[in-house]
Amino acid sequence: MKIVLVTGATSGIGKATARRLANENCRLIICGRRTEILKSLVQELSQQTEVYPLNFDMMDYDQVSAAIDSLPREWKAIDILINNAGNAYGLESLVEGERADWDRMINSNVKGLLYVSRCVIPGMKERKSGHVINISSVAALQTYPNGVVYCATKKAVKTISEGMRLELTEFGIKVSDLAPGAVETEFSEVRFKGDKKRAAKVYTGYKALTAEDIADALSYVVNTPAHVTIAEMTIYPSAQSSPTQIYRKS
Ligand code: 8X3
Repeated sequence: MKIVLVTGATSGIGKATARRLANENCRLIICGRRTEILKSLVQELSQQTEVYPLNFDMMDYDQVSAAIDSLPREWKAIDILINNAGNAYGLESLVEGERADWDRMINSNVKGLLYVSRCVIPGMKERKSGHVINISSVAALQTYPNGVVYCATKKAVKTISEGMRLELTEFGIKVSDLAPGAVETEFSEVRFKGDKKRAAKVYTGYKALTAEDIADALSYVVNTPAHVTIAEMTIYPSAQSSPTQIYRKS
């Protein structure tokens, strides 16, 4: 049974992925900051598989390192790392954007991903096997106005995925980068800081992707034969043709 560590497992794509992989012969390390949600997810998923919760703030390297070090021996040999955690904060031009929002996006989407990877990958290298899957975004493919810092963090994720593949292939470690378009999750509510009405508008007039659609794709990426790597995957809802173009019926 493979051991899979999922960051950002308390909501959206991370939660749907944990649920999906719990039914696919995986043992799960679920990570997040919201302890209550982690607890209830452990209860739920324990019906299907073995689950180990890890509660840490990925923006704090000492916390990340202590959490990964604290894994019991039977959980240490992580086979698959899914770097899913990340968010957008604000949708404003560079001169109007809040610096605190920039810091949060850069600290979680880029530094947090690097911190977790830095703590997990050495074990994979020693064991000469592993799979790192980074969730970037279509925002990495084309920059859009008012989302420049978010786009920059996701471009950074793409670059990190590319670099990881170059550095880790010789150690038998696969690296995949999955870039979703519009997925209806808490993403927009977080971006708009709790403005549910504005968030709902992002997903009206067409059928957005669901977190389960992405979990489905991740299940495919995770389950390819040993000699096959899905290096990159871009997923749009059928009504979307670029990060900023969505065909809406109403
Ligand atoms: C989320 C997709 O298009 O809002 O990463 O940037 S988008």
